[in-house]
Amino acid sequence: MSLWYDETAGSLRFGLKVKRTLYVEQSEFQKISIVETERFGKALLLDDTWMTAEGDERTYHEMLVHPALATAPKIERVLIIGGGDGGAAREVLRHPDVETLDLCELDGQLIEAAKIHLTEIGSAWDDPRLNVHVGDGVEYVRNYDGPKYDVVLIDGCDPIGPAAALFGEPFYRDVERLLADDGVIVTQSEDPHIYHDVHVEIVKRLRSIFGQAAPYYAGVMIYPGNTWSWTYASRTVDHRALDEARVERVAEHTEYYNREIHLGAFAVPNFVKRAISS
Ligand code: SPD
Repeated sequence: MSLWYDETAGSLRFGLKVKRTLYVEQSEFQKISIVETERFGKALLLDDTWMTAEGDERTYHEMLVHPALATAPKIERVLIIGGGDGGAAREVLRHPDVETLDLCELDGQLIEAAKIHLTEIGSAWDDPRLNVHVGDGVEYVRNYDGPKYDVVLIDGCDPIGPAAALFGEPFYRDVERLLADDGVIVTQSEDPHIYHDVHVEIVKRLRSIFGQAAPYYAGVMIYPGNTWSWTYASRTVDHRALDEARVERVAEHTEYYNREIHLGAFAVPNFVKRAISS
């Protein structure tokens, strides 16, 4: 008998055929499921929503991380909010110029489950530059009074439940406060079709705070709708200002990201262009 795990998004349904279930637990914050899928290997769902899968995660994590790390003038201090599967941290730590990576994840149980079952995704947990903080990212940025970060990456879930506050203006204002003047923030910013209004709102909100914000796109197969977006914002840094040496160096290890992808990904379709300029 075949087993399918489906994610529903309004009137859409996206399913993957599953070979076996490896882990299902209700943590303090969410239902955590880790399954082995036929097409993409081991995969993580939170509250029955696909988050990441071994055979499909490179595009998502590379695109979250490298556009910021290839353009920020300094990348010594990096902060990830969320990212409990470890994929974003792995990509950040590919950059030898990163000296400190702080990762603040709400759900410690997610990190523990990922360390056991998703070892291909989270392969950099032992890097000495990585400091893991288990706690609320909203509070972390609100209370932070250490040295400024050069890059902040938001690797959260959809804006429902515990992750909703990671899309709000108060959160972004706190991030702005802890970011260096020439710092860069990138957030995952949802599917421009299914979550159109949320996507547009994120771009406009970041633009109102930082002065400039640029969405960019790639296909991620495990998300219903397939097109995914991230949004790049900075007070002073242009998203096209590539540090060519960094791009070349990291592209030796990436599966998806490279110089041409970086420049092309920022092409914005008209239906978004019109919405964000209104
Ligand atoms: N619709 C799912 C959105 C999930 C975005 N975050 C994924 C986290 C992978 N590290």
